Amino acid sequence: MKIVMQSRLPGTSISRHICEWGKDRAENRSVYTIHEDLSTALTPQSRKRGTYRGSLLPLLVLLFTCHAASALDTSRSDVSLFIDSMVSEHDYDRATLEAVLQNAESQESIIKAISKPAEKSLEWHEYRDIFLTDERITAGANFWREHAADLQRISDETGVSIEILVGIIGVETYFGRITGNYRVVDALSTLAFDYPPRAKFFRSELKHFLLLVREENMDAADATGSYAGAMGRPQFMPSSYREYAVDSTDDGKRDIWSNWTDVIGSVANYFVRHGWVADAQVVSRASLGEQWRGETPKNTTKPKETVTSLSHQGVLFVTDLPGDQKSQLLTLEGEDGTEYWVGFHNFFVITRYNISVMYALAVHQLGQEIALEVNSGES
Ligand SMILES: [Ca+2]
Repeated sequence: MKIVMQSRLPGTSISRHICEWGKDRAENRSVYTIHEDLSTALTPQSRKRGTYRGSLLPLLVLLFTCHAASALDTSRSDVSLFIDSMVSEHDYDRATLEAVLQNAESQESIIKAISKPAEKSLEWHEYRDIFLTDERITAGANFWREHAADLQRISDETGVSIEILVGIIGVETYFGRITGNYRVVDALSTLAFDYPPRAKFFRSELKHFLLLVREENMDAADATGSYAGAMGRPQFMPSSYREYAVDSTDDGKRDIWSNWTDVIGSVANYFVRHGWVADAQVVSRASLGEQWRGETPKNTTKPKETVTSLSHQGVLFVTDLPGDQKSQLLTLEGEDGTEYWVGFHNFFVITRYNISVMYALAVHQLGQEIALEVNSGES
């Protein structure tokens, strides 16, 4: 069910929460934001089950008042300039392109979704609780067993661990359950032309999407994804799709919507291309020793220290990586207080998929938990 966010329902907090719950079910990228709101609307138990405890009445009211989608006006000067550039720079067929864009709908819910603050305001234990659930770990173990041959073959060929492959797919789309119900053409057109702060980026992604559908011989109207245009089971943006998706089945198509072999191969290729090092440690739990005098650094996805420099500063952690390995001390608020971690090269490769320290740690830990469950089932 897609619930379009309202603009004239300045609403009670309950309505707002339900709206976002609807979005949550449909969206992956917005999950982080959503649960922030859900945390006040749902109890932990009901949040896990994804059920809403309150009355359904606000939801019904909302369904009748939610609105706000309009056809993209292709005669607008910025839209027609975009069309001109696609024709002149990429030899795009003007009539085809105009038909695609005339069919696109600019949606207020998309702008609303992207305008919200990201996961910054979630603490680590809250963020972790979204992804490290028993249900998701069990689903991951089942996924691993079901796709064991592909996972093993692709992992052997690329050096990307199965833990990371299942961790990414599990966090991104809950193993294909939550891939987004927006039409990609609507999402990208809305953000390209009706959301000035990110217009440049999304016009570029819209360009890549249009080139992609031409290259892959797809119907632009068929592609679905998140409110931000992240597509299919691995949630690739169009530029990433063109650059990193691979045809792992050798059937001439890169199908990240319905072919798991292509999905797994594409995620692995993304990691290879971003410098994943086979069998290298991702992260270590850490503590601050007695000689630690520094101030805890702000979390960053660009490591500034090395194994040696952190050790000299009094950070205690375990690794067999060389002393000059780039490393970063990370601070996260766990359930039992502050947690310290040291992230290594591979940790920051994970952040290339989504620029967030919490994201990378969640992916890593979900993969580890799934591996434990698979292995315990085998023993
Ligand atoms: Ca294929």
